[in-house]
This record gives sequence, structure tokens and C-alpha cells, in this order.
Amino acid sequence: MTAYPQHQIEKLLELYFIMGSTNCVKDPVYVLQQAIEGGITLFQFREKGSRALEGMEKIKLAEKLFKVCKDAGIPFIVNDDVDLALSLDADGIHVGQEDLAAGFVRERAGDKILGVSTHTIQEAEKAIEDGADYLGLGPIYPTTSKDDARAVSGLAIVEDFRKNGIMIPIVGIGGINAVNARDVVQAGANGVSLISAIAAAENVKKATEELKRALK
Ligand code: IFP
Ligand code: MG
Repeated sequence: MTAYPQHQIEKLLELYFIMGSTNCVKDPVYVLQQAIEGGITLFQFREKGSRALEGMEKIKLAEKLFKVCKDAGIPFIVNDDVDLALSLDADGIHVGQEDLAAGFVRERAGDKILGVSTHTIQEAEKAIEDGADYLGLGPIYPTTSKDDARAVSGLAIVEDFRKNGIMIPIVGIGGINAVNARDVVQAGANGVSLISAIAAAENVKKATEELKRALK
């Protein structure tokens, strides 16, 4: 496990913003600053898609976004890229079932926050055994942010995991907005994770504030 106790991870998951350059309409640094002003509690750098930055450009952007997070006291999670997370000394790493095995990541990442995307109870139990600090569940609702997204799971996946005794922190992801965010938490999640609802908003700060209010 990590340097963070479970109750702190639960709090960090409340409003978890994920993005990379391809999700943003405006400058990613500005978008992140506005999202932080709006009240996000955790950030994940996810530089993915056909037009994603690579190599030095990806590293440069990660460094900039990490600094923005550091200055604001928001933990910085890196999607997939363990080498990048380690070289930056980021706060955590998130992996999916198709990425590096969670147990291997935990070994390399020491006490960094480790998040794992899971879709079944069996995957969840394995992730917990491997040292996950939280689980990402979804897509809860239809989403356009991920071109490789699986079938919509609905709120039932969150309720089902809780009924089956999965007690570790859970964040819902996929198609979440200010209208449905509260339902995800009421179903048993500790928070919600969003990409487009924040990154592609006309007014990022305002959109984040609306989500924050919806969760109260
Ligand atoms: N869930 C999450 C999180 N992050 C991802 N990158 C993903 C699924 C594919 F919200 F962090 F749990
Ligand atoms: Mg992934």
C-alpha cells in the first residue's frame, strides 16, 4: 500500500480529473489551473490517442502539469507510463487490465498511489492482492473520451462490487456529468472521474464548480 491511508485516498477520489493534450480545447496548463481553481481533488495525466504527444514533448508537458499540481497540493497520477511516473517522482500510477500487471507496478512504484481499472469482482480481488489503492470502474455511462472503451456497465457495477465485499476506494468513470455525478457516489463510489466534462468545457472553472456542487 501507499504513504496515503485509505480514508485519504477516498477523499482524493471525490473529483478526479483526467486529461492529456488531446482532450483539451485550450492550453492544458491553463485547463488544469482552472480545474484546480474549480475544486478538483486529484489529477491524472493521460496522454493518449492518435494525436497524443510522444517522447520529449510528452515529458515536457508532464513536467509542466506536475508543477501546477505540486504548487496547488494536488497529487499527480500518471496513466500507464511507469517510467515517466518514476522519473518525475509522481504521486501515483494508474493501470488498466491491458497495461503492465498491477503487482509488477506495485513492486516498481514503492509507496506511490496505485490505481487499477477493473470490470469484474475477480479482477478487483486480484488488484487488491497486487496492492491497488483504488479501483476505477466504468464506463458507468456512454462516453466519447475513450476510443477503446468497453460496454457501458451502469451504476450496477458499483453496487455489485460493494455487495460483494469490495471495500477499497472506488472511483466511477465514463460519461459522468453534473446531472448524474451524485448517483455514482450514492451507488457506493467514493468519487467520480471525468475527462471531457471538464477538459472540453467552454468554461473549465465553472464546469468544475458545478460538478463540485452536484457532489455536495
Ligand atoms: N479509470 C481511471 C480512474 N483512469 C483511467 N485511466 C481509466 C479508468 C482507464 F478514474 F482513474 F480510475
Ligand atoms: Mg490504460
